[in-house]
Amino acid sequence: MGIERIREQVYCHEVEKELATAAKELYGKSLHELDDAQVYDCVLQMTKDFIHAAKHIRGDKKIYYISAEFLIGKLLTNNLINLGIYDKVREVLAKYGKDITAIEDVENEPSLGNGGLGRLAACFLDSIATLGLCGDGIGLNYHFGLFKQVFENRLQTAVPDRWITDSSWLNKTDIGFDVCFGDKKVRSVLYDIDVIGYENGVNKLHLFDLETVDDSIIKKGISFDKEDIEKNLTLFLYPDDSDEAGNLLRIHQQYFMVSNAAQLILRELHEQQIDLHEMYKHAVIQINDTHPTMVIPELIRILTEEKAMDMDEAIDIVSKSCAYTNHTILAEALEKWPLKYLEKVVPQLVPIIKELDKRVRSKYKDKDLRIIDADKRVHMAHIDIHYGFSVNGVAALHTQILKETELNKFYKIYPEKFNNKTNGITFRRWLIACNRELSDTITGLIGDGWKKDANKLTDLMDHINDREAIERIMAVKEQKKSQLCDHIKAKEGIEFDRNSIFDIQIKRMHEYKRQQMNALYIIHKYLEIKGGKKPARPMTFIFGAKAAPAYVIAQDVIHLILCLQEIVNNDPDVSPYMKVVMVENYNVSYAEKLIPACDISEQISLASKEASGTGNMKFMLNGAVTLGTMDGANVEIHELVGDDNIYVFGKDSDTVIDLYAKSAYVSKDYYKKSKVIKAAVDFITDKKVLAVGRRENLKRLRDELLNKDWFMTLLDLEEYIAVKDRAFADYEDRAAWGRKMLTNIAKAGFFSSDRTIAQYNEDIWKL
Ligand code: 26Q
Repeated sequence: MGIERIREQVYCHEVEKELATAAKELYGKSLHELDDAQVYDCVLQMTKDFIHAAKHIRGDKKIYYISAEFLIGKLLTNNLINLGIYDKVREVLAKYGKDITAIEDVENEPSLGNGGLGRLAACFLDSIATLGLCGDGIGLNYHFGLFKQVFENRLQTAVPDRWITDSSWLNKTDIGFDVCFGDKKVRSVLYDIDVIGYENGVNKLHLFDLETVDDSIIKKGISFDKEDIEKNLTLFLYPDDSDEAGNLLRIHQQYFMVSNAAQLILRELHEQQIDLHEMYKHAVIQINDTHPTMVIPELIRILTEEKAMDMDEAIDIVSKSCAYTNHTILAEALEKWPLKYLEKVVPQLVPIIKELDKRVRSKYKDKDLRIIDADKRVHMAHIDIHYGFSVNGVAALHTQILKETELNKFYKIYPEKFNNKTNGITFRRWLIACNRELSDTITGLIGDGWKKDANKLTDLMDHINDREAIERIMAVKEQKKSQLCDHIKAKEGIEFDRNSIFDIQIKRMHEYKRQQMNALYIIHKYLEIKGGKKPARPMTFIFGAKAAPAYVIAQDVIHLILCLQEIVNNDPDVSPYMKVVMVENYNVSYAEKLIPACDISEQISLASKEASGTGNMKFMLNGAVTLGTMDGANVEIHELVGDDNIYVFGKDSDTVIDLYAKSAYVSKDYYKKSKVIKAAVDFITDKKVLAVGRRENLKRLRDELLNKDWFMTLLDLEEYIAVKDRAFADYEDRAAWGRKMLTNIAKAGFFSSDRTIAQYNEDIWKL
């Protein structure tokens, strides 16, 4: 049954009937009598029934998107929207005195990802199904996703976040495979989550779990026995990799994921009676960063050892089936596993990897192209590039840097493999679901064609001189800001002025993203206000960020921001003019509340370091104006909106790359040269801050900025202050600001993940 048919049925009060039936079946009661959690269960069951009746997408060729992360977020709202029954369900629930937002709150968020890469995978699944392409995701069913962040004494602590309950979207299948780690054999169980396209068919997200997984080995916080593989394999997303046991567990997880993926893919090809020599005509595997890279040697191993194919042919077929996406140029994030570790965990892959390396060595003299380097470390990306048919970056600048710098030697031998696919976001979640008010306003102005063809948003430019239209959009912004104020007051206990400027930086805590630069701006403003210089309008600085538990300096930046929150918000001279809020446990659901309420979107990474960013796109789509460096997709945002509708500052990527090459950046020079910089940096260890914070952390952070500052915070600080001040001043011309907002929304169509996926299909997958 197609989705059209579902909608028709639904018009015949099917929703009400189905919900009543579910209430009877599950609780023996009528809807009136159920609490929110019970109503959630009923809506879940009904939605699953609708999904099961819907059409599964089929095709002669299928894309398998393998990823260690799928940061899918809550699914109820999205699934109802994509099924086309959201409004109907809301009406029925209202009739029974239930508020759909309270029902939505019942669902736990599955935090099966760290950040951008995982969220991108989730947006891609939505778009693949929406475009009607046959394609499934394959990953792991972590019982505890990313840790839950709790602040204690202005420090981050990590606690386990159990998301799976009896009423989850996971459907247990009867599929399972053996996976061998040398002589040790474990067994998997496959769980599926349905992925519903927007008014289109259904694909699947396959999440493999360990049959013998055991929660009871978790000790204090998120610690557990890292060596007990038969119990821990699918407990956590990316355990601490600061020690050997953590790294070995990570390799176990990666192999478990790809061995299951390979077996599932071969099983599906077998079911369709496809000759494995023609595998690449029917299956294409997208490798999301290097985490699933072992799928290449694993497939070659199976084809040669179990399917009696000869090595040349197996390599050829696998190479024609696999494509690789690079998401980072940070050296520390590029995976290089000691061969010794692979020998311990997956000895069966080692001869294959050596063979792949041997072939590279015999063809190319340059040592930098090798898979196994002189220190006997295996460069996972090199496997992907030599033995895959496509290598893509995730924004124009990023791909250019890969070609010209980071992967230049590979680009020279395989120019045809390299291509760019600028990231995108699903407008279903990041506009229709999270900002109904704006979505309806846009539809009121230009009709709803933009929902299926995002480029139609440019029709909004017809309203650039339409005062009433712009006022409507600005009124929505005020409404969303007001809602966020209420939410933050309830959750964090912090109050702030709803008419202040909302300046928001939400993303993983990392030095290259430079939250510390934003903190230095806050210090600078604080000192200015203390000195009697009052801003025209109050400002609210909002942060949301988790830091990897082992990343010391990132923890220190969180500590500094929480100290500033304490000092600024409680200083009667300052707090009427500015507030600082760091929200606890920032996640997808929080992002859905923060993004629609933002005035100024902070995208201030050191140029060349942020591969793309996708938060920048979400903010733009919701009418925020970007304050950013010429990095990642900010460059493309700038091209689309033009100089008047974005605030750009900082040294460009060429300059930064050059500074690194010559080791020419000395942070102390900047500190000495500028009174403003000196005052801000010194304040980190001022007695006011030490009175609420820990000397050890604060001193370490200040020392880091003065003596190392690897990501060049001080390089761009003065310009950042100047441009940010200008943005705040411009905000006071409300009509002009409204035009900036409208322009950003109108030009955001390019960043629909539907466009990105159409390009992947056109250039790489060819379904
Ligand atoms: C590697 C080795 C050992 C342990 C962990 C890792 C590891 C884990 C996660 C390496 C990288 C990640 C995640 C990377 C990531 O999220 N990258 C982001 O991808 C987005 C989607 O393309 C981009 O928009 C962001 O710019 C990029 O930072």
